[in-house]
Amino acid sequence: MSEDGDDIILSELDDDELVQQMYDDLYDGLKEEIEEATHILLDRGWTPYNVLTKALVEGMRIVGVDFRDGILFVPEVLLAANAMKAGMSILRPLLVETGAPKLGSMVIGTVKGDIHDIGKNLVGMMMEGAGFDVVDLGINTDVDEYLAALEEHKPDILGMSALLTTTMPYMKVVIDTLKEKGLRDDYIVLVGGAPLNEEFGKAIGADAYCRDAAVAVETAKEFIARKHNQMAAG
Ligand code: B1M
Repeated sequence: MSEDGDDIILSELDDDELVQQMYDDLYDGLKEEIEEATHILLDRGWTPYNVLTKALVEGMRIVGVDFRDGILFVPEVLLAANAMKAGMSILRPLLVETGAPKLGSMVIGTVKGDIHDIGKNLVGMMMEGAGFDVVDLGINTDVDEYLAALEEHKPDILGMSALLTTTMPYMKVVIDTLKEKGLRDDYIVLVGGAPLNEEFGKAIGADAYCRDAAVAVETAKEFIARKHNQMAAG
């Protein structure tokens, strides 16, 4: 990493400069620099959540813009994604081990045909941090895999992620199958991913669309509280 021939010493940058540098390093797919900068921000007292959202997620948003505009291509974006994941893996234990009381459980996966997993992983991490047990089915999850996991783990929540307009309709396939089997009401179904919106969530019969990981946690908590109230009343 060099600018005008001078090596940049990450630890000598102030917070704003360091975060700007992280955007550049994520863009360039520089995994080790992202790891180092993540540690530096944590050492300076940044919360894991702020490092995640203000540095890593924002950096990936910038990558997404240039990917959309044809300035970056798949190989570069894959490197950026790997660098982001390296930062996330440093934050994961910090976000997950909050000692929060157990609130419920969730099975989550990215739908069939879709291999984007950063957002799903982030939702999983935040849900674990909030006190949910999370079973992650990974990417490219078909309806049979979702059904088998629901049967095996009997979670409170089914979470589905889709990042492509071509794969988001598959969420409806899963929900319709649950309906056909008389299982739909056994689970709280939460959906998310960049191309979705609230209207889509309603149209496919999900309980809620979650804009981001923080909203997913809040929505999950709300629905779990409602479920407990209903159980107490009935
Ligand atoms: Co892809 N890709 N990609 N990609 N990629 C997008 C999604 C795209 C919008 C880029 C663009 O053109 N601007 C575009 C989709 C266009 C569309 O459908 N409208 C796109 C495309 C076209 C493609 C390919 C088709 C490219 C190609 O091959 N020509 C291809 C498809 C592969 C496939 O899936 N079959 C492809 C491939 C890839 C990479 C492999 C290179 C890589 C993925 C690496 C990985 O995930 N391991 C990649 C990436 C990184 C992106 C962008 C740049 C970033 C996605 C991301 O990680 N964001 C993305 C651009 C963008 O989204 N603007 C893009 C960061 C993450 C934290 O945000 O995932 O939105 P996000 O998750 C958020 C919320 O959405 C929400 O919470 C998360 C955290 O706050 N959320 C949930 C997500 N899931 C949730 C589930 C829930 C709740 C909330 O359940 C309860």
